[in-house]
Amino acid sequence: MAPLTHIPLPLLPVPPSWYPGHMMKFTRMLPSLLTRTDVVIEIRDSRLPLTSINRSLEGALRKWRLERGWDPNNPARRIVDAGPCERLVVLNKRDLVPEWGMEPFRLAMARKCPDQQVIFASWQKPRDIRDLNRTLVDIARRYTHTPELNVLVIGMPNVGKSTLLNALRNMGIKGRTPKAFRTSAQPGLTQALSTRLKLSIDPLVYAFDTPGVMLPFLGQGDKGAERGVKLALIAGIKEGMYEMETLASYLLYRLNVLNPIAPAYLTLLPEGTQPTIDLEELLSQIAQRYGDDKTRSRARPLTGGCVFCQMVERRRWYFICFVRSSKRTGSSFVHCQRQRRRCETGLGEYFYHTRLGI
Ligand SMILES: Nc1nc2c(ncn2[C@@H]2O[C@H](COP(=O)(O)OP(=O)(O)OP(=O)(O)O)[C@@H](O)[C@H]2O)c(=O)[nH]1
Ligand SMILES: [Mg+2]
Repeated sequence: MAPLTHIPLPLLPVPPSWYPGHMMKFTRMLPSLLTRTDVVIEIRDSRLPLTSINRSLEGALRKWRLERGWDPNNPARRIVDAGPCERLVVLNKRDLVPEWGMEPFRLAMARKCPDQQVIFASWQKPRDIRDLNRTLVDIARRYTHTPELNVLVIGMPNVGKSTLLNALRNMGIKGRTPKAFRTSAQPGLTQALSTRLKLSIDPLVYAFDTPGVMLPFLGQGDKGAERGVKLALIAGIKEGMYEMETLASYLLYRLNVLNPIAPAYLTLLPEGTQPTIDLEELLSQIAQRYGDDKTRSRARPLTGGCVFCQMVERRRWYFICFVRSSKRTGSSFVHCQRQRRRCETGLGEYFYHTRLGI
C-alpha cells in the first residue's frame, strides 16, 4: 500500500469564542474559593491530556500553593507544612484511550510537573474511584488537626467533573445515595458552584462541583484553530459552533498523520483501498460500502453533534464517523468498528506526547 507522503492540514476556521458569563464569574471567584480548599482535583480528558489543560486557572493555583508553604523554586518541596494543600490531576475517561500509553505518559508528566499527582481514571472502573477515594481519605488522615477536608473539582467543560463526583460519593458513602449532580453529554451544564457534597464520613471529606471553564482565547493561527477543533471533537465546545465537515476533515487529517500507511478508517473499506486525503472521496467510498439507509438510525444521535460523542455513549465501541451536513447533501454516513487493542482512532495527541515524553 502506498503511504501518504503529503498530508496537508485542512483549512480550519478561526476558533470561536465560547466564554459565557458564568465561566468568567467562576474564574474570578477561584482565588477566594481556594482559601477554603485543601485539595484541588483538576480534571482533564485522557483523549486530549494536554489540550484539555486550562492554563487560565494556573495562576490562581500557583498562588494558592505558595501561600500554603510550597517552595517557589522547587514545586515538589514544601517549606511550611501547616495543613493540607494538594493538587491532583485526574486524566478522566481513561476507558476511551488505549492502556499501553498511560504509564509512559504519567512518568513524563511526573518529570515535567513534580507538583502534580497524575491519576488516570474512569467512572466506569470502580477500582479507579476506590483509589481516588483512598487518596483523599489518606490526605485527610495525615492532617489529624483538620476537622474536614474540602475538595474543589475544576476543569474544562464536559471533562466529567460532575460524573466523577457522583461516583466518588457512591463509593465513599455506604448504602444507596441518590445521584447528586446532574450530568450531560453536552458541555456547559453545570453553571454555578455547587453546595458541598459529602464524599466520606470518617474522616470527613467534602467536595464542591464547579462549572467547566473554557479558555477565553483559544490561540492564534493554526495552533489556536487546531485547539478549537480538537476540543469540539471531544464535545468540549458547545455544539453547533463547528460545521460537521470541518470536524470530519480534521479527523481524517489526524488519522492520516497518525498512520500514513494504514490509517484506521481503511478497516471500514474493502481490502486494497488506498489511504486518501480527500474527504469527499472517502465519504463516497463509505457510502458505497455501507449505503445510507442501513446507517441512518445510527446517525441520528449525531445531530449536529461531535464525532467522538459516540465514543462516550457506547462504551465498547469506537466510532469513526464521517458525517456530511444533512442539510446540504441529505445524507450521512456512519460506521462503527469494534474496539481494537491499539486503538488509533484517537486524536493523536495522546499517542505523540507519549512517544516524545511530552
Ligand atoms: N466514557 C466515559 N464517559 C464519561 C466519563 N466521565 C464522564 N463521562 C461522560 O462525559 C459527559 C460529561 O460529563 P459531566 O460529568 O456532565 O461533565 P462536566 O465536566 O461536569 O461538564 P460541565 O458541567 O459541562 O463542565 C457525560 O456524558 C458523562 O457520561 C468516563 O470516565 N468515561
Ligand atoms: Mg458538571
